[in-house]
Amino acid sequence: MTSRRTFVRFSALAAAITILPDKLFAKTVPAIPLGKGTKPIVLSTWRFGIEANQAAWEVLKNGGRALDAVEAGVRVPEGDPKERSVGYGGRPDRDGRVTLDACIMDEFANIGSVACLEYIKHPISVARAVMEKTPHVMLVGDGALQFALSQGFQKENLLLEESEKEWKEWLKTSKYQPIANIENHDTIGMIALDANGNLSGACTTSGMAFKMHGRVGDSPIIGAGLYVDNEIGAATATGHGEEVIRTAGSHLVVELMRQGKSPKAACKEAVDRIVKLVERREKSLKDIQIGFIALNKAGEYGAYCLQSGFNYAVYDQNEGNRLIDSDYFLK
Ligand code: SD4
Repeated sequence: MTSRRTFVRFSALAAAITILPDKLFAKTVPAIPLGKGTKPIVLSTWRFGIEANQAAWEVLKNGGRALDAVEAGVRVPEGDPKERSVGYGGRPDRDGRVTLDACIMDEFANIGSVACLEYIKHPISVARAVMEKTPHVMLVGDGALQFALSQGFQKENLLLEESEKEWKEWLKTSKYQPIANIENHDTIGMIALDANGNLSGACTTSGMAFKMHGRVGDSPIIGAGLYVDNEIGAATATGHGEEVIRTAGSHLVVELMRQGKSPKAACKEAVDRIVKLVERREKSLKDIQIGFIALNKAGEYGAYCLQSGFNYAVYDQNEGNRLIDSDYFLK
C-alpha cells in the first residue's frame, strides 16, 4: 500500500513533471479502494427491500449466483398485492391500465428488459427470459406480452380494488403531480455480490402512478435504472425516471466508481449532476426525489438521494438485514 510519505513524494513529483506515464499511476492508485467490504451482500431500495433481501439471501448464503438472488428478491414485492408500485396490485396509468417495467443484468453483461408490459405479475422473470431466450435485449408492450405468454407466463388482472379506487379518485382532477416519496417512489432496485465475487442487478416497477399510457421510466433501461460492470460495481435508481434517464444515472454511478469514488460518493455526484440539470431547466427540486444505491466489487456499498425520506435495505453476514436511511442533498 502507498504510504503517506510516498504519496507526498509522488505528489511533488507529479507537480514538477506535468506528464507522467500512465503506468506509474496505475501502480500506485488502485482503481477500486479496498475497504471493509464483504461478500456475499445484497442491497435494495426502500423498506420492502427487507423482505426482498431475505429471499435473495436464501440464494446467496448457499453460494448461489447473484443473478438468481436478485430475481428471487424482487419477485417478493412484485407478487405482493399490498405493494402498490411494483407488479401485482400496482397503481395504473391515467387510463386505468397497470403497465410494468423491469430489467435484469448479470456478471457477463447479459441484459434483458421489458417495458409497458400488462397482465403479467412478474415482469422481472419475463425480462430474464428476454435475456436468456431471445436474440434481443428489450421487448415492449404487446410484443412483450405475446412473448411472455409464449413462455408460459399466466395472463391475469393486475388492477386491484385499492389501486382502482385511487385511480377513480384521481380522475376527478386528472392532475399529474407526482409527490416526492409518497405515491410513486417505490421501485425496487436490487444489486448483489455473490460468494464467488460476481455481481448482478434487477429493477422492477409499475412506474409513476397515473402516467400517460405508454410512458416508460428509467427502471427498464439498462444504464438508467440499473447498471452492472462485474469488474467495478453495480448501481440502481429509484424516483423520477425522467431525471435518471437524462443522466444515464446508474451507468454514471458505476463509471464514477471506476474512477475510484466510493459507492456513496459516486451516488452523491450522480445526484449533484441531476440537481444541476434540474436547475438548468429552472424546475423545482422540492417535488422531485431521486435515490441511487451502489455496491462495488469489494462489497462496499452506499447510497445518496435528493431529499430526505429514501431508505434502503442491506443484508450481509456481519450485520444481518437492516434498513438504512440514505443521506440526502436538500438539507
Ligand atoms: C419510474 N423510477 O418509473 C420509476 C419510479 C420509481 O420508485 O422509482 N418509483 O420513473
